[in-house]
Amino acid sequence: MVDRIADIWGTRTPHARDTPWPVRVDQHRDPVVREEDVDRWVQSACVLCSNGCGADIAVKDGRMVGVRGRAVDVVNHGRLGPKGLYGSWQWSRTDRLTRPLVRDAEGQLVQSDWDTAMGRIVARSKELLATEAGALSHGFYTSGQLFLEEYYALSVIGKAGLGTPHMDGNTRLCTATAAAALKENFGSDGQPGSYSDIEATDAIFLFGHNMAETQTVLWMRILDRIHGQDPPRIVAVDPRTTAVAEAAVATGGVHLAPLPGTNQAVMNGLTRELLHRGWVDAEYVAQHTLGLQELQATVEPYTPEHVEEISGVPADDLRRAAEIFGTSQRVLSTVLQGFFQSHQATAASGGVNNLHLLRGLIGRPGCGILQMNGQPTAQNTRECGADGDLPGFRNWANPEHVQELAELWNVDPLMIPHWAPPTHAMQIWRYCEQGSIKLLWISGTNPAVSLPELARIRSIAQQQDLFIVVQDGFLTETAQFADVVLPAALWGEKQGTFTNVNRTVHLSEKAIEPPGRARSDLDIWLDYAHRMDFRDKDGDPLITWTGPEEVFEAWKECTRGRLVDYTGLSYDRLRGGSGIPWPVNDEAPEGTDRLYADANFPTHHDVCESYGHDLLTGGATSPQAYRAQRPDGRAVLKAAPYGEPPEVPPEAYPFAVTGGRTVYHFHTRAKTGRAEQLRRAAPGAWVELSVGDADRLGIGEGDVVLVESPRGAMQAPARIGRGRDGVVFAPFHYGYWDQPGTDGASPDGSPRAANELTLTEWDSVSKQPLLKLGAARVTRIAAADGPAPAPTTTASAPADPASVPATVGGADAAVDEQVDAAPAPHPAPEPAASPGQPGSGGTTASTTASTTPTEG
Ligand SMILES: Nc1nc2c(c(=O)[nH]1)N[C@H]1C(S)=C(S)[C@@H](COP(=O)(O)OP(=O)(O)OC[C@H]3O[C@@H](n4cnc5c(=O)[nH]c(N)nc54)[C@H](O)[C@@H]3O)O[C@H]1N2
Ligand SMILES: Nc1nc2c(c(=O)[nH]1)N[C@H]1C(S)=C(S)[C@@H](COP(=O)(O)OP(=O)(O)OC[C@H]3O[C@@H](n4cnc5c(=O)[nH]c(N)nc54)[C@H](O)[C@@H]3O)O[C@H]1N2
Ligand code: SF4
Ligand SMILES: [Mo]
Repeated sequence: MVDRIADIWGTRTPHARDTPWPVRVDQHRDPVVREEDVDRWVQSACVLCSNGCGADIAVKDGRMVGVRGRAVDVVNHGRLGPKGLYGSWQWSRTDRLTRPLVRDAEGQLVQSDWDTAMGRIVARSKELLATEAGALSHGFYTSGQLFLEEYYALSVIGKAGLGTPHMDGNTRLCTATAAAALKENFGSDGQPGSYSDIEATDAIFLFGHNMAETQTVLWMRILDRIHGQDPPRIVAVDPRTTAVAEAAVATGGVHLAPLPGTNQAVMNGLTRELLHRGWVDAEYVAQHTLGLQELQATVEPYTPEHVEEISGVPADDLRRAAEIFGTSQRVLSTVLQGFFQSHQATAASGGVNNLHLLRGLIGRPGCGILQMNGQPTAQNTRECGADGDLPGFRNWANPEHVQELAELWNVDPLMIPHWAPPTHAMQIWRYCEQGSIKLLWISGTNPAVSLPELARIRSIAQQQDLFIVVQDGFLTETAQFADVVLPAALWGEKQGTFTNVNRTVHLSEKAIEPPGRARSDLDIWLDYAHRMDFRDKDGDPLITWTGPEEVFEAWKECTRGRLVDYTGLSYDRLRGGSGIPWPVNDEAPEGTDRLYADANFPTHHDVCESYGHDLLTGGATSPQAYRAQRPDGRAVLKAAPYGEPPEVPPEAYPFAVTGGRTVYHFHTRAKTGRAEQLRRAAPGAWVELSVGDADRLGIGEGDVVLVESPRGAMQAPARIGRGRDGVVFAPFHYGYWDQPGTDGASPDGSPRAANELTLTEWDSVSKQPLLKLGAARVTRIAAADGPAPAPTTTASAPADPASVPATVGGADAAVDEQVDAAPAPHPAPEPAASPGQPGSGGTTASTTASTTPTEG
């Protein structure tokens, strides 16, 4: 038994390069339930991050009582991380919403029934549709945490039933930049790489990604290579000393710690080094890419010394990182929020794609790019077009793509909003603020804690004229502002599919009944569609589905012939074994481990999901200009100079404030805050300061500090940590639902949410808000009554380890680990050519068919 609070990654199973990752099955149950007393194990996958670990749910007497990893799954080979083990199931019978709530005459939320609640929504909806604004009065703000079928139903309702362009997900805050960068360079969303690249690679670059805490099982996969023969070198690009940064130093790699907001200078410096040192596959670049000259000219001023002036990264460290990228046979890169939520997000993230293209390191084992996802089902929000895209990675600016959808849904193409780009989330909130959106339907997200500049969000949510529907499993901070609250069935209480970072699709079966009268998001939206009586162009009902499997079958048709091809999948195929990575079709019946083995990119103008943008201004490339450059299957190298961030620390606010996550909590803690082991490990908010800054300000461990930005303030005990001087880090997990005496509407006296500080600014291309940026000042306001409640096992470890007791789990945190409990997962599938487009066949060495020796 292993305490997986204290030992986050569990027992090592080291192995050499190009050998399979061993199986280790992790299991955690309610301590009073013996394994033999479990009634049944129900197949699913974990939804507490984008890794999508295959997992079985233990059920006894109609309740979830535990979870174990699935040995046969290609994603996790049986392992689970702390969130999955403790946080995935224990919330299910806590303070759940069990009945719809509506506002009474006094303005109080009171218990109600479905007919009343849906009746109010439908009445308001019809009333607004009859006004001049029509469907433009409706906005939908959804999630990266529902199931594929739910997003697709919502997408069809919004685009073909109502005809509103105002639909996006919290994925805008999360992985909009992943999608944007993939579209800019490769023509379409869709992850080129595979997790199996870890087994084959020589160097792993993590750009703004604290994988050790945010995809713990993927990090276990890397740790098992690091501890085996021929370990890969790690390069970390992060201002904090994370476990990833420590691994970089330990493996002979390098830790680059740029000042927040300066990623693009670092990327331009790395690119320039590759070009100057000749670490380029000239043949690959000539045959399969466009844009080299502009890239060369743009990066030329970024000498290592110039990059040091901008970012604070020592010139020799930059040279060293470039050398590792330039000379390793195989390189795997991952990119996440330190890039996606920072300044010049799309340019810097696309810069990683550029590096791989320059060296032809793509489409072969060990040479993956993972423009990561964060939320478990963010990929599906994007695929289904519930996020400000069109379903099936179609291009809203291509009339033929719109026509395809119109035929599929049997509606007039003019019904489908495509006269302008779909409205992004930050703009949806702006329209609410201005009063043009009057009905905002929020599902599976908690914007009163997770959006930037919370004081502004609260004031928008309180607007008289704005009718808010909140659909959630709990009475969140956001639900406090709703006119109608709908109780949602959550994971384990409903059936559906979802897709992880490396395109692997899992089926999640219903294990137990939802509490009270809670219903699945799909049932709620199908009910709305039914009550609204949406019709197609022949006057027949637009939506006739009654359950998730029917929606999945319809979705398959929507993907036919597209890169994101699901046609070879079915619920039955997803039962019993492992998840399967798309595309899955006649050419690739077993799925596709990695894309672009043939160097044939979906950039042809008929095929591409976007015509691209100017990375500095965000200006869209016209269809004519795009066509004229004749990408026709070639990838596009894109360039942008570094520009100053919108809020550099000015004198009154001398610190750069950034934020992020701890391993033990998921976002606003709806589930993890209700799991005792996780709650104890990180019970409250804190603020991290460097040793030097703390000394200068006379702040000691645990002293309460006030952090103020030009927009708001938060207060929390200080952790004297291991970050760089001039940078303050605050976790964004702590809202107000479990803080006595406060609620989301009026945090009384002690605001502790990091987003009280953040600013309303977004990336010009991806429209992702700059949640990692801002300026702040720090003041000590009270003496410590103990150390800060920050874990010691993570990047928030104290600079002086002896100063704070170590974070441990205790008896109820014991986890059963069975190493090599079962045979290795079945072989990963062979790659297939990227389907659905004409174009160049591969001829260079770098188009070697992709095999996965590691999983054979
Ligand atoms: N434990 C846990 N795991 C999770 C989640 C969770 O809430 N908790 N959420 C999931 C989701 S939705 C997401 S999106 C992912 C996020 O996963 P990550 O992106 O790994 O997590 P973050 O902590 O938000 O940010 C990563 C790092 O960015 C660094 N950073 C900040 N500013 C900059 C900058 O300007 N440049 C660079 N280079 N780095 C910077 C921070 O120091 C931080 O260590 O995690 C997923 N997994
Ligand atoms: N300062 C700062 N802010 C950030 C970030 C940061 O790094 N720094 N990260 C951003 C990122 S990457 C993300 S992803 C967001 C996350 O922000 P949110 O999405 O607001 O965070 P969650 O706490 O995950 O909220 C999800 C809600 O959905 C509910 N839910 C879960 N499953 C279901 C379901 O099946 N149906 C329904 N109807 N509801 C369900 C949960 O109960 C929970 O209340 O925060 C963003 N905000
Ligand atoms: S790595 Fe992510 S998907 Fe896997 S168990 Fe942990 S939280 Fe769940
Ligand atoms: Mo996210």
